[in-house]
Amino acid sequence: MSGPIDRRDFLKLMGAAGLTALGGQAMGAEAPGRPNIIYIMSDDHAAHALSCYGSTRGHTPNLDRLAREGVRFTNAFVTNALCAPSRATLLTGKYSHLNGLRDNLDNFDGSQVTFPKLLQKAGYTTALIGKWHLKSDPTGFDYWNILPGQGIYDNPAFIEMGERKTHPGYVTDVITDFAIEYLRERKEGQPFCLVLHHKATHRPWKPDDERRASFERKQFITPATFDDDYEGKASAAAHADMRIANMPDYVDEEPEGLTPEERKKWNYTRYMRDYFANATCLDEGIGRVLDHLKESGLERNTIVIYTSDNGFFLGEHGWYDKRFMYEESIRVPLLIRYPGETRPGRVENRFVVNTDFAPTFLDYAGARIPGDMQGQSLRPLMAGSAAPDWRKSVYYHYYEYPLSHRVREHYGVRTERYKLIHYYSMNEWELFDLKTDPREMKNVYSASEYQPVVRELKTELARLRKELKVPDDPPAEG
Ligand SMILES: [Ca+2]
Repeated sequence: MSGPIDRRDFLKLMGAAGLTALGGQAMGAEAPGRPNIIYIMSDDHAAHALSCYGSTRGHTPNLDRLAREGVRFTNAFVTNALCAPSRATLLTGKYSHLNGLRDNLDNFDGSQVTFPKLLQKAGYTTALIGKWHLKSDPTGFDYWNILPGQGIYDNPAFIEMGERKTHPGYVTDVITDFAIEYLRERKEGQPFCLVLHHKATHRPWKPDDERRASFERKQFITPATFDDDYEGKASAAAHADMRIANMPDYVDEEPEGLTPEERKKWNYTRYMRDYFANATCLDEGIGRVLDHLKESGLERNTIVIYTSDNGFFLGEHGWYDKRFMYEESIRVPLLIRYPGETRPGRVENRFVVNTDFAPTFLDYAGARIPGDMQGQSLRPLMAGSAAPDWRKSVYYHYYEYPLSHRVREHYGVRTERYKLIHYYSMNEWELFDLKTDPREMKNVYSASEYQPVVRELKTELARLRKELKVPDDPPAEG
């Protein structure tokens, strides 16, 4: 064979068994054993908002289908629960302190090494569609079509390879249309990586008219921690400005004469209706992409990843938003399907963090993983293989204070059973025993029986900070 190989023809000729026997590297850039990659990331879609993660408030039949056909990760965390930092970590495989993007105000330095650039070098064609939010123009993508900044829900503007255009319609539908168009029209004969970033379910959680109507009368149970009074927690919890009781979003629509408790419940119901209607549209859009992959024959050799840039409080602790190192905020949904390499419906409990994505993609592409990327390839976990040295603890670090929502800077370590958090600018600590207190309502940092645990976790925290090359703390405020 000479010249570029048409991958679809080649697939037909060889059949799946023949492809596996060939191995990943034998054919160079056009090696048929190398999978396509579609990385779908939503914005603020909490793991506990998906029915496959046990949600009874939201129903996500299409994402549930991905879970049934792939691997569902139950302990996937982000390293900094905020929009732009999460995206920078995805691209670089590095924590915020090394990729230089600590909060939503920072600019991303697009000259640094990122996985899309390395995939290009390895012979992939790369594309980015949807939310970007990193201020500087995308680098490492052969094609990009992005929302400016946060973007808007209705009739959104996009910047396509530097050119701004407005598109009629609802943003989730528009992004989905762009993705399917890309899959249809991309140049064949080359493996591709499509990074598909949805705006949904970001505030203001605006659903399209059809879904809004279908959620108009829906009622939602309130979470067990809805009335958390923050007693015993570090002062950061009470100081934060993200309480549903005071949310400004629906002030113009609120009925008059409500008591504070009634107002909180009214806001919560309104917020849940918008959030879950919005998430329903997101789920349907992802279903359309999955349908296209099946119909087009791309399904078999394409890895599909679904995750979110961070978790979200859906009324837990009386809050909306994210940022805190508490479970609802740092935990993200993670579903990965790769027919042939994953056993359908498997559940994986080992700790995954968002630095792992870049090494994983490079591993599947047969490209070298740079030594300074801080994550690990998920490939052994995908296959359900033993990985004796796999991480048993996760380091987290949040920086953006006071904007927005006044959540104090903090870092911490989460192990299987415990979570230790240090609000370093105030030198306050929290320790939660997730076995006896999974909802993180009782700070046991000062309890005498937990002092051996505090010492052990402080040692582990120091070890992680050294390993991850975290700079020393700035001095605490006086
Ligand atoms: Ca986000």
